[in-house]
Amino acid sequence: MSDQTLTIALSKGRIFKDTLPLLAHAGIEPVDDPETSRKLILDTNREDVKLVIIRASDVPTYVQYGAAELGVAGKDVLMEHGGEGLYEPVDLKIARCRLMVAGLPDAGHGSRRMRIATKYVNATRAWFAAQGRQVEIIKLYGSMELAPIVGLADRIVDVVDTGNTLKANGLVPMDHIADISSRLIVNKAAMKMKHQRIREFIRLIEEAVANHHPA
Ligand code: PRT
Ligand code: MG
Repeated sequence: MSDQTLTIALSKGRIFKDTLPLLAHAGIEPVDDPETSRKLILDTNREDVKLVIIRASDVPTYVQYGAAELGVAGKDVLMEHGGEGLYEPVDLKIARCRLMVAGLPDAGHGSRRMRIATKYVNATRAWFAAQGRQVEIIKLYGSMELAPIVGLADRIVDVVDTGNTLKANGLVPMDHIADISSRLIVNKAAMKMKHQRIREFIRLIEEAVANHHPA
């Protein structure tokens, strides 16, 4: 990466869609549409700003290692990653949802340990440990809602927005672990090396968020 360039990592779908107006306020507009382009690096109207389009759960890793100076990631993904090497200066208040425990109504688990299926293994372990509850965690990569139905697990931990997906699968929300929104993240070393540049970008993004959510 050239000294002048800022690379911003983000995922397509809801995060990209909701980040666009914030970037526009900072004078940044992508040249290609990630939903139709196969490019993984998108040029913008600014010669010195690139967007890299990656899996949501990979965004903190790219920024941690400085492959991108900046990124946009859900708090769920950041809790799971652990946040090493990152600053998290702005709550963008986009892609909001809740991290929840859910399961089939009135399903017991007998005397054995409760089994929890999730892609959020670290966040789930930490939350149950803080509750003093001993659980067995089963790592999945998607479609968590299926696990209780087929008897793979007693409960799931997943993000919930409308709750329609839970309901459609006969599950009910049980415990609320955290409110989730997406955050601007910054590589710690880049924050030192490109201080002026990144401070100004953060200021514009904060202004955009404030305009969207007047106090
Ligand atoms: O798809 P991929 O495996 O690459 O990653 P991802 O699923 O994490 O990416 P993406 O783009 O789907 O989500 C990015 C971020 O959006 C997440 O990390 C969350 O911070 C946030 N977010 C907000 C959500 C939702 N709302 C949401 N509803 N992420 C996922 N969902 C799922 C939910 O788990 C359920 O299965 O969407 C489904 C519908 O939700 P309901 O409750 O409205 O039915
Ligand atoms: Mg998804």
